[in-house]
Formats: sequence, structure tokens, C-alpha cells
Amino acid sequence: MKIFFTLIIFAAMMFIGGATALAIPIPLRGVVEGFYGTPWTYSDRADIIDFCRKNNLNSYIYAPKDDPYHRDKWRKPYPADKLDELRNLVAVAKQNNVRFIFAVSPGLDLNYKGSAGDADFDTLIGKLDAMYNIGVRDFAIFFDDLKDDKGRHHEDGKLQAEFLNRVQKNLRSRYKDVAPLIMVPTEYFYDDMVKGDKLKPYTRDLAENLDPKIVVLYSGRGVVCDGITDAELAKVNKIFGREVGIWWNYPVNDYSLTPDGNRNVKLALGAIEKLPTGKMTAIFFNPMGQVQMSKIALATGAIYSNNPATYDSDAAWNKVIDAQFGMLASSMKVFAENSRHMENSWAKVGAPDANEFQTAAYIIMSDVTKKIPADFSALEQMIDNMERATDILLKRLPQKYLDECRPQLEQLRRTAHADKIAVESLKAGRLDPQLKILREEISANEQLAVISELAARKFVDDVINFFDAQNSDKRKRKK
Ligand code: LTM
Repeated sequence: MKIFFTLIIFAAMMFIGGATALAIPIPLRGVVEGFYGTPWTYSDRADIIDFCRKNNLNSYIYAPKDDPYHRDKWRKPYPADKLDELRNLVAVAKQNNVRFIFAVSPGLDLNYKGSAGDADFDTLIGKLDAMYNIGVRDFAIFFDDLKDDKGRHHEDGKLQAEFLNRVQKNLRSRYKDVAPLIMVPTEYFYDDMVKGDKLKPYTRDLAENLDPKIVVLYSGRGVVCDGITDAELAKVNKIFGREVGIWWNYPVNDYSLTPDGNRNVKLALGAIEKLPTGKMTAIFFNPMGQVQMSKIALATGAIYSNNPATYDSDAAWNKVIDAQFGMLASSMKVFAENSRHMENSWAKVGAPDANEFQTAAYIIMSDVTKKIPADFSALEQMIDNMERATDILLKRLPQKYLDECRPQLEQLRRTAHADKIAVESLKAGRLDPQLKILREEISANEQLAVISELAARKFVDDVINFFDAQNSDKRKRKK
């Protein structure tokens, strides 16, 4: 009888468990301020720490590449005013139940051996001690981006591992309340760890010698890549003999820059997507300098990291935009949909921009090319939506958002207007000369803002090219 009841209770638990799919959050989940460019301000950081608490993210890593005391001049202690700022931030993190993880990137000129090595070790420990004294209990040491102009690095995996083990041992022997160290290797993406089917010497030596308690972060197959599968993660876990964590380069956009390098041209406003669904130890999302606009992707990342197994990127994206923009949500979705995909020669991430627009435009172009009557209604509707949404956002978005996205909003507005003229030209069977002028205006502004390159923007080119080709055919025929 007892066995019978136990079986019934077990079956009921399995049923309930199966139906509700127990959420298993990733233990360490949060934001790594790890981008190049102007670092966030104190209030940006306090804001993001509060955002972390509200979204059930439990960690924030302080690692701004262009804070000189973090990387270029890592040996220098923080001046009193900066240290005060950090002390306050650590307190804010504590109040919000968010772990403040302090990172140093000493790899540019760190000495590992001899008396210079000992001196650098002491300097680094001094830096971490200063942080311990203001309340930090979590530390990270990053060795990413140490390649020279020719794409080579000169790091020795064994020396690096020994250095990190020594730091970990020193901290843990003196402080009982510090968490295991977190590190990013110099070869931090999979394709850089291997040559053919063999591990490269640096990764092999690092993995063989690194204290198994040290948490390793990696960024996927590439620096910025189109997802990580469970199998890929398992491969890297095997290399390092531990569960590695992920440093995820979305929505960061520090590689999409104006020619003077001072502003980001494309915003990453999509959802986090295509990440492992199984067990994982840590994930950190690298944001954009634009703190407010980063919150779309970061909030989807929070939903993901609180339950990777059930994550649905489209549902999350809709949900967070509704929550963040209220009455402006539908307009924001139109804008954000056109600015999700990030791609260049070495980076590719994010859902395609405006896929429905792309499909509708593709069908129209192939119909007109084949001289089949085209149905413009769906595309016209989307163009109207873009015009309306950008007008509304330019008028009503609170200033803190407009400060971060006005050039991109204006560029989408411009592009939508050009799309309208493009449709009218196709309908009339004749290119409206205005369209080329509008395209020039869009091109000139692409120095500042890029959006919807393969959707709304491409349609302008496609229509102009279509008429240009038609005219050149006519000219040939006349000859
Ligand atoms: O990704 C890593 C580990 N390091 C750097 C980041 O600091 C930078 O923000 C991203 C994106 O450009 N790429 C890196 O290599």
C-alpha cells in the first residue's frame, strides 16, 4: 500500500513538473560592461544595477575597455574620486542584491616571470585589495584582445594559468568571503582555440594548468557569432575540464562606428537568441554604450537566463518592449524590428531586420521584373507603419531614449519616405527623379546612422537599379 501511494505521489509530481517545466536559472547571470568606447557613467551603472534586480539578473561585471585604470594603465590605483564612485556603486549593488564583479585586464604589458613578474603580481593584488576594502567580493581577470597588428598574440597559456592560480590562492587564503575568480582567455572564441582538429598550444596549456575552480568565459565560435548550440558549449566544457560560462556579444555595437569613431551607427534592438538550452554556469551580456536602448536585448537576456529551456525569443522581445515602452510599444517594435541584425566581415548576430518587409519587397521585385502585376498593399502598409511609428517616436519618446537613437529614427523616417516614392515609381512604371536625391540623402546620413540595410534601405536601391537596368536596355535596343 505504502509503495502504491509513493508511486501515485511520484507520478503526480512528474505530471506537474512536466506541465510547468521547472525553471532552472543560470547561476551567474548578468551584464558585463565590457565594450570599447565611452564608458557608462555612474548613473548609467546604478540604473543598470537596478534593472538587473528588477529583471532577476544577479551580476554586473565592471570591465569598461576604455577605463584606463581597468586596462591601459591597470597598474595605477584608482584616484580618490573614482574610488568613491566605485564604493558607492558597490553599495548600490549590495542593496539590489546584485554581485558587483570587479575586472582588471592587465594582459597588454603584464610580466609573468622573475622580479618584474613578482612586482606585477603584488601590484595586481594591491589593486584587488583596494576593491575588497570598498566591499567587492567578486573578481575577474580578463586577457582578451591581446593580438598585434598581424593578428598574433604572444601569450603563454601555462604562465597565464599559473598567474591566475596564484591570484586565486592569495585571495582565498586571506579572504574567506571572495567568490572563485572569473577569467577570459586570450583565445576566447572557439575558432581561435583550435587549428584543424587540434587545440592550439596556448589553449591547451591554459586548460591543463588552470585551477578547476576558476570560471572561464568564452564568446562562442567567433567574437560575435550567430548563436551557440548545446553541443558547441559541451565541446568547450570538455576543453577546459569544467562548465565554462558565456560572454555574449549582443547587443554590443562598438564595432559599428562613424568614421571618426565617436558614435555607433547601428543599434542592436533585437532579442537575445540561439543560445544553449541546457545547463550552464554563467552568462554575461555585453551591452551597447547606449544604456537605455540596450535594455530591450538585456531584458530578453534576463528572460533567457532565468529559464533557457523554455525561452522563446520572439515572445520575449514583444513582452519586454510592451513592458518598457507602454503606449509607445507598437511604434517601438516597428523601429526595433528594423535594427536587430549586426553584421560585418567578422561579426554576425541578431535576427534579420524586418523579415516581412524583405519577403514582400522580394516578391514585388521579382513580379515587376517578370512583368507580372504586383500586389503592393502589404508593403505599402509596412511603409505607412514605419512613417507613422518614426513620427510618433520622434515626437513622444522621452529624451533619455532620443539622446541615444535620434539619428537612427530619422534615418528610418527618411528611408520610409524613399520607399514610398519607390513604390509610386513602380506603380507608375517610371522612376521618380526624387528617388535618387532621397537616396543620396540617406547615403550621406549613413556616416551617422545605419538601419534596415537589407530591408527598407535595400528596396530603395533595388527600385533604382531596376529602372536603371530598364533604361540601359532601352538605350541598347535604340542603338
Ligand atoms: O568579446 C570579448 C571577450 N572582448 C571584446 C569586447 O570587449 C568587445 O566589446 C567585443 C565586441 O566588439 N569584442 C571583443 O573582442
